[in-house]
Amino acid sequence: MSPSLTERSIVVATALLLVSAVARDVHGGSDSTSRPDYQGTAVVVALHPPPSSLHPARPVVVLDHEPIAGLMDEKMTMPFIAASTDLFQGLKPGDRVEFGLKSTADALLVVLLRPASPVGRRR
Ligand SMILES: [Cu+2]
Repeated sequence: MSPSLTERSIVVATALLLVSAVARDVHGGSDSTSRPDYQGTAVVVALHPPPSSLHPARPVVVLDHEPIAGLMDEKMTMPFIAASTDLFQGLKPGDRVEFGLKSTADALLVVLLRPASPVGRRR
């Protein structure tokens, strides 16, 4: 048990506490993830559970998204940090999805990601 190792652990733990405190303030409530700030449709380009080349600790989804009302006027391919890898469940590249974004202090966070229903679309 070297003192320097202990000190480092305390610094890391403190940093994590600060991050979660900030996240809680921004979210402002327990149901925060259920109400996205923005919604859109996209095709999944890639799913990156952590750690990945795109982020060391958080899940990242690359989406080829349609214009997002109130946020982005253009269709584009870009990465988003996802709130949880649970959102990746059952999805694969090429899938058309509906997604929801939450604007947080450190990320435009994907809080909702589900297959877009092709059923019910009439020709
Ligand atoms: Cu975009």
